Amino acid sequence: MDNLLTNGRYRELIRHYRLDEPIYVTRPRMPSLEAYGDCLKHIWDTKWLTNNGLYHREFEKKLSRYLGVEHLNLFVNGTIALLVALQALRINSGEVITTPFTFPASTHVLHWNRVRPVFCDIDPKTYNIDPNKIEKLITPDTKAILGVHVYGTPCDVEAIQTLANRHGLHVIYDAAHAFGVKIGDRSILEYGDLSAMSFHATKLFTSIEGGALVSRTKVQAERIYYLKNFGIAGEETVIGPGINGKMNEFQAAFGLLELDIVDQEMRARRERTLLYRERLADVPGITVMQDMPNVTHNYGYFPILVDPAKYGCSRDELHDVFRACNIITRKYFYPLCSTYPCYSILPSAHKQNLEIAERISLQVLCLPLYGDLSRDTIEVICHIVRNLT
Ligand code: T4K
Repeated sequence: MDNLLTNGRYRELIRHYRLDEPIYVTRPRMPSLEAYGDCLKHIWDTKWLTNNGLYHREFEKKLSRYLGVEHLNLFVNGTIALLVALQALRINSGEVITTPFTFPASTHVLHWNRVRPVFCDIDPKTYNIDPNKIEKLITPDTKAILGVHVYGTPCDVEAIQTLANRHGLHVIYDAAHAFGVKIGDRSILEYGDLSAMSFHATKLFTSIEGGALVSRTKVQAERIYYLKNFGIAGEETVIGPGINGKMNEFQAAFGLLELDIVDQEMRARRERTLLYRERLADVPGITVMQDMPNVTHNYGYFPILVDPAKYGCSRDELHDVFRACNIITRKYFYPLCSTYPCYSILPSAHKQNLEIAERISLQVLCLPLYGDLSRDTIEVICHIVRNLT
């Protein structure tokens, strides 16, 4: 890389395009400060800070309606929602088949529930767990399949459900990226037993930190409610070993206001995605994702794949050139979870079992994408990609 950054031509490109202010991979769309101030005033006046307050109740109701789901529990963040999902299904031993191409949280929640992750390779088109490779990983210890809708692209939910039904397995989805995604008219959150969402500040829809767990039945939703509230069922009644996963009023008020602007954000991101796709369509060695038929996408991320043999330089070199230009792209998700020291000793973590995931993790780069990102900046980013090699 030293060569690339010190090479006269690249130095010239970097000198020409270096931005004064950093451009981040994402930025949240902020609600009106005045409206949030009003909420803060209400919180101050009532002194009601957390524990199922007014904003929490309102947010849970409006969010369920927006997403088109019946049973939704809010959480303090997406990781605790996932952690509780396994508890809700009583999965606290054995194995769960999952993808290595994800954020650490998806795998760590298995470990925290004393479950052994079994890594399965991914589909080269969707970058999600490949259902064709799941069956051979099923053993008498397998309890569930944990899929992740990476970048909001749906997993092959029908194929996964067919497999799960055949083998009596639960299906959990990490839907951290999948806010608002639909297959036909049906929310992606309505597939599998449970879907966990994240509303972190880096997500297209945010409540600062936050998350939710979407379940199929009222009974499940009630169990989840107790699990996220210490198992408390009354002032003198604790019915099980719950944890504290509650969202507070500051988050809930923020989330409520975000609901009013998320469509605008999605539209803006879609426009920017289309511009990127147009500008990068014919760059040899650069692959961009396309929309899937019958899917409503949310345009949360803009990943590209960099094939070094065809493009002429590696993903890491492109990343470093961007960094030198003050453009902060991110390698979501490199390294693979299967390579972390805590999991790399597992038999399923062997590289030869995960060839596609390994390749994608070495080639993927998420370019900046958010509603306020200017078209001029996208032109600069695409110009760098087109002219680097
Ligand atoms: N499952 C999946 C598949 C996930 O991707 C995630 C989270 C989870 C589960 C767990 O959900 P949570 O428990 O987080 O709810 C970020 C986020 O921290 C993480 O939530 C997210 N996935 C992951 C994909 O991205 P980092 O380490 O890349 O974040 P950071 O701090 O480097 O932020 C990235 C950029 O975002 C910054 O360069 C600028 C911008 N940013 C960030 C923050 C925090 C802002 O503009 N404002 C902000 O407040 O992990």
